[in-house]
Amino acid sequence: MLDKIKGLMEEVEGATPSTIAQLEEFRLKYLSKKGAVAELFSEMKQASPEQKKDMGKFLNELKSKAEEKYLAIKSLLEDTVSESAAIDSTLPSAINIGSRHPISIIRNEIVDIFSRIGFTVSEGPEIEDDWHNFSALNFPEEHPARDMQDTFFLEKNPDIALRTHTSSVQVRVMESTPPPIRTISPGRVFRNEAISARAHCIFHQVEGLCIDEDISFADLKQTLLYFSREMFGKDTKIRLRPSYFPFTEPSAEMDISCTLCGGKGCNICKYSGWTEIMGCGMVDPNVLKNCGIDSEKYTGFAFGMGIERITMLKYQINDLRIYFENDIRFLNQFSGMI
Ligand code: 2U9
Repeated sequence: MLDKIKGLMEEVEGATPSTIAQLEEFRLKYLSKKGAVAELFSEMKQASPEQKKDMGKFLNELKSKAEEKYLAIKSLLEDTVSESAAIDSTLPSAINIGSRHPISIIRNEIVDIFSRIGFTVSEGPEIEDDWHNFSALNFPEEHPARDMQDTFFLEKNPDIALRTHTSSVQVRVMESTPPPIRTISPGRVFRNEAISARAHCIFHQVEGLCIDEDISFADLKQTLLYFSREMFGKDTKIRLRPSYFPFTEPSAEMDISCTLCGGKGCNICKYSGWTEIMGCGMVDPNVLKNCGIDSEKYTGFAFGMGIERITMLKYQINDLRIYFENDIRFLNQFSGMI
């Protein structure tokens, strides 16, 4: 009888039930009322008191071993079953896929509008050297943008800074591509400004550049009128006011008729009927020369706008900071938009 118990012990130790059905088979074979352990306990009744002592000890060990194994494998199989039940691959997808950020939506729309009239997209580094960010663009040595107060310079090398505009990308395009050039450069820019409802130290721009023989101010005007109507509706009017930038001559600021009141006057346009959306001008011949382009043969126009500003007007957003907070209640309003 002791040999029988030893044999069963080896069997129990070697058993590896790996499914619920196999585990039930194991339970029936060793632990049920008619199983091997119960059968041996009833056989033990006929044994002498001395035999009973040894048999009892070994039988209890066998019973404990079988129970332990049964319970351990049972809990393992139950965990696996509940995990696979949680993932029902036959159900239709219920995953919330999120939405595009409004800045990305408007960036894509601007890129799309200009690509329809032959503008390509150029990208470049966010960390720039003085030449591409300032000197090539005609910034005088004493210009305030070159000040530590206005630009994030690298502490160890004042020749390197975070770009303050994406015009630096267009300097690179001009240096490497002979005209005709027709390109826009969307991207992040950085200015050392206090954060408020109207300003942020990181924002997004799209700058445009068109260089060829005989490019005139009329081409600039017509391109910007086309853009404004595509972006804000076919009845949109534009007006240009003289301005100054180091890299364009002549320079202008462009207003569109108010997107809310259409020009009648409201609190968005401060009752003027107009809102400013970008700066523009004819590329200064010095800038063309700095970038290796023959300024006797070629002329060009350029423009620049802040994507945050365009997005504010499109969606009537009145505080810049909301773009950076990633509040899900704000972002969810743009779901399904491309
Ligand atoms: C090259 C030469 C000239 C790009 C231009 C502006 C005018 C302008 C601002 C609008 C709001 C930047 O985001 S903002 O602060 N931009 O007013 N940008 S002309 O002129 C260039 C670009 C590249 C080589």
